[in-house]
Amino acid sequence: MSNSQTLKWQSLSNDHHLAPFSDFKQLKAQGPRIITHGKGVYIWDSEGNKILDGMAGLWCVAIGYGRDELADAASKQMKELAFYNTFFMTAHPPVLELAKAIADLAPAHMNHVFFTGSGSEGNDTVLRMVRHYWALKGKKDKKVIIGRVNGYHGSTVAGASLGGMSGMHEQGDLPIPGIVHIAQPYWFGEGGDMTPEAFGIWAAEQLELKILEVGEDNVAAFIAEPIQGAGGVIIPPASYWPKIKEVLARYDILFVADEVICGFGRTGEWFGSDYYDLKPDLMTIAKGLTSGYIPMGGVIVSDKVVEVLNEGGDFNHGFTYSGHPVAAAVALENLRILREEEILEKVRAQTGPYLQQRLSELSDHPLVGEVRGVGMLGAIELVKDKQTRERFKDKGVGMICRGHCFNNGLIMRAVGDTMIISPPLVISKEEIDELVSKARLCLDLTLAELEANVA
Ligand code: PXG
Repeated sequence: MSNSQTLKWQSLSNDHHLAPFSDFKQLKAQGPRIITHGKGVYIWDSEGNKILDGMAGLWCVAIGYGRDELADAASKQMKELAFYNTFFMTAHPPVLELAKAIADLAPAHMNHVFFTGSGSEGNDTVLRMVRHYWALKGKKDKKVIIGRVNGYHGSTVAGASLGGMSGMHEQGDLPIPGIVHIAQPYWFGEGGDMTPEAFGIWAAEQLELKILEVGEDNVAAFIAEPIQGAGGVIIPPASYWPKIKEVLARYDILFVADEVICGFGRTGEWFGSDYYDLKPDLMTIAKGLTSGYIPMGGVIVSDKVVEVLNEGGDFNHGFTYSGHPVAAAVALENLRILREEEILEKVRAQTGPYLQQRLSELSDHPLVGEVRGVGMLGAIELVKDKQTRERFKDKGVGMICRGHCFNNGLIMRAVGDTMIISPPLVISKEEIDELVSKARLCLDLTLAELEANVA
């Protein structure tokens, strides 16, 4: 039985809150879990449960919860200049200093940033910017953007259209015209009898086939996450990105890396594009930029694109909160902490390899078909048959496992029957041990529940 304060908050939810990506009726019946505070890698709910947050909020809280420095940076900036816009020939110190700090971290050929309030707004910006770029080059027909099935690029009309989530496309008549999708490089789920290598080549060849089908003169850009996050931490076979690079080099189209999840250290490098040695023309950013302490997103733009935009007159696009001074001050402090505490170095050399080694030990579990990961990203595939990769049919095994995790003090997400983790980058070895032993316990409980249901 929940305490009275929890019940009060849950009734506020029932009466007034429409939550994102939720079945409203189910949410009303069950009531949301109320998260009240956080420290380091832990969050607490209103029932007093301490929970290890294996998802860093929602792929966000890189430096962990409860860092006073970020609160102080926000407070100081609010007192100094709480808001001013960056439209119409004005700017303020935090936005300029942040643009420089990001340019210093980005690949050498990318030196400018267009700020937004979120990752979705970043990808809306991408759509308008790449079409504007080609129009300025006298190629108005180069408008089509190629995305990938099961890619995630946000929830605005452009974001959801660029993404390849069928459940999102079904609502609101999406995708909008001018956006097409190719297969994802998801070997475990879709590779059939092919080796991962051969499947990676096949998936990359789909890009070339699509460019030829649409016509190079009509294609503006290809957008992809270096590692798909919301789709299920899909790590492409080693053959995939090199082959995609070959294809991109043959055609005159722009490449957009959506770094909303991979950016700012998740792979142990500053960007997923560094990890895979990609050379994007644009990179979308959000989440880890501020560790989620305050909303902020943006697009990092290469010199090649900026040179063309510079000659194009007004770019009629922007948001009230583009480059918000408080968000910029918080982001600057977050980046300072990531740099000065050498958090990426630790992920790369110590905690990332340790997490991957400990997670891989779960491969011996009867339910586990594959464990994969990079840096502070991991996925565990739940299957009926380890050898054939056959899934359980309609059992909702992922959700069963997720329920056990919730009840045992671990946040681990389920994407279908793929369990995923993306903990704060500051997670220690001891906390990784706790995460993995809780994950194993929950796998055991899931298996026991499945067996009990069969009996
Ligand atoms: N691109 C990527 C790669 C993302 O992961 C966005 C864009 C959109 O960012 P905003 O800030 O507009 O939400 C995201 C967001 C999930 C989940 O189910 C993931 C996201 C958002 C909501 C749910 O894992 N990622």
